[in-house]
Order: sequence, then C-alpha cells, then structure tokens
Amino acid sequence: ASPQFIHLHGEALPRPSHSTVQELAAGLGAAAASVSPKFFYNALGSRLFDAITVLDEYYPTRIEAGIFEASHAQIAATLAEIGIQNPCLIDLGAGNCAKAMALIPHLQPRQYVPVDISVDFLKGAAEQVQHRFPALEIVALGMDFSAGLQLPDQVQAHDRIFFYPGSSLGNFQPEQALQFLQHIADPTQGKARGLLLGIDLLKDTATLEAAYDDALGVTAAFNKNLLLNVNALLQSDFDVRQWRHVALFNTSHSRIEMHLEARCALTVSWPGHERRFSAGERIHTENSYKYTLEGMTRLLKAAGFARTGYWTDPARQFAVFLAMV
Ligand code: AVI
Repeated sequence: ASPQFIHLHGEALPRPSHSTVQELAAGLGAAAASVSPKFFYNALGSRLFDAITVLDEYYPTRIEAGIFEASHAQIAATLAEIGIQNPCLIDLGAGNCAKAMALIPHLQPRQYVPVDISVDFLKGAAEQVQHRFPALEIVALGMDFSAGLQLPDQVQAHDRIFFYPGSSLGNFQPEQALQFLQHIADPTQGKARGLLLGIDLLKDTATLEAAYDDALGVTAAFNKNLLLNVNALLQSDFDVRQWRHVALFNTSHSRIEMHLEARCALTVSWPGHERRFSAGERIHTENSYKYTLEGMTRLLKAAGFARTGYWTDPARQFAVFLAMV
C-alpha cells in the first residue's frame, strides 16, 4: 500500500492564498507586531524543529517519549475497555510522525491520519510510516487545522482517537484551546471517542527559558527562519541578521513567549507596504502555555470530555492525558 495524500487549502508556493497574505500583513502592520507560529513550519522550519527535539535543553520530547513508553499498555487497555481495538488514529501536527510510529504497534490503528501544515515534509514522513507498517491504511492531510478541523470523508468517522502530543495545544491561547477541544469532543464535529494529549507542565523559569533559548542557537534559527518563510509568502525583504531571538517566561500568563527583536531601526517592505521598526521593537512569534495537571483536567472537562486521566514522569515535568468523550 502507499499513503493517500490530500492537500486542503494549503500554501502551494509560489502563490500563497489571499487570506495568508492578509493575515501576515495585518500582523506585521499592527502596533504590537505579531506573526502566527504556524509560519515556523516550512520545509526548513520542520527540520529545525526536529533538531530542537533532540537538544539537551528541550526536555519535553524526551520526557514525553518516556511517559508513552511506560504507559502504552495501559493506554491500549483503557481504550479496549470501551471497545476500541483498532482506532482511527488522527495525528495532529504530525511532523516527522516519530511519536505515532512508537505508538502504532501498541494501539494497532486501522487507519492512520497524519495532519500537518508542512505538506512536503509530511509526504516524506507518511511514506516512512508506510514503509514501516506496509498494511496500515494512511490518509495524510496537508492542512492548517488552526483555522478549523474539517476532516474529509476519507477519514473514518468511527472510533476516532485524536493524538495531539508535544504540548502543541500550548501554542493556542487558552480560549482557543478550549474551542479546539470542544470541536474535537463534539459528536457532530470531530466525532472523537478519545483524545491522547501531551502537555508541558509549569515549572521553574530557568528550565523553561533554557528549553526555548538553547546554547547552540537552534531555537534562535527556528525563530528567525520564520522571517524567511514570511519573505517567501509575502515577498517581503526581512534581513534575518537584523533580528535577535528572545525567549522569556511570562509568569502572569504562565507562558513562554518567543519574539524577534530588531537590532537597529529598520524598514521592511512588501508589495504596496512599508513597516518601520525602531531598535528593540519586537515581533511576537509564539506563546507556549504551561499548564498544571488540575488546570488541564478542568479544561478537558469544560470542553466536554467525560472521563480524563493522565500519566506523568516522576518529576512531574510533562503529562500525557487520555480524555474520553
Ligand atoms: C510545537 N510546539 C509545541 C513547540 C513548543 O514547545 O511550544 C514549538 C517550539 N518553539 C520553540 N521550541 C519549540
């Protein structure tokens, strides 16, 4: 078998959609400039993110893998209790599909649906999954699900288990996270039976800031590469050398913030526009919210999940939640 690819309203260069251009221009033109973190993930950005996940400082991937390793038998048993033996595993923000590949032998899905905005990267990753599991039915979806998660008919409607690892839910504002979870839990929308969710937990500021500002500068490159992606999509003329990577923990919002800070006064242009930045002015590129076990349990309940449970590491750095509708 070979994977089926479906590209839904994706960004096929050289012509990004009108709404993408509008979104970028509005964010950059605002008094407090911002660009959505989804623009990190062009082909190079996805590779830089892969590199981040193996850095010493970036503990989430390593700790999450350990939690899954220790709990996959219990996860499979919990699903079996409610009669789910061969689910449809929908992998949100699948990236290199490595996390799902570790889980597939234990969950034995009938269908695997990796979803990612980085379309070409996803194709390569889905092919690798198919090579490793030749009999598995794979429907790979290239789409920006931050705008809404309308799944095509090719995705099996029953026994859906959504897999959202890596604390990616933390990149949404809490209100957006609630809406997204509500959508998944809604029987007429996401049609989920369950959600397997990886969440980074609140901890000391030094550990958090080091994870987002590593000594090698990989996260800095990941952040600055966003400007190269914006240049390609908006035909703008950002010079990455003029920008500095900033990562800080905002205690009152319980979130890591990433910014790009202008090293000097400068002007950026794109067709029909010009935007001046003063020295030290920032573009906000990402929030990464850190939750408590109680806070995430509350959010899942508020979204409509009836049963929730979690597994965590001994130091309670990271948690894997299984939430059932
Ligand atoms: C994908 N997401 C969960 C990562 C995070 O930790 O917020 C993205 C990232 N940004 C910098 N490092 C990693």
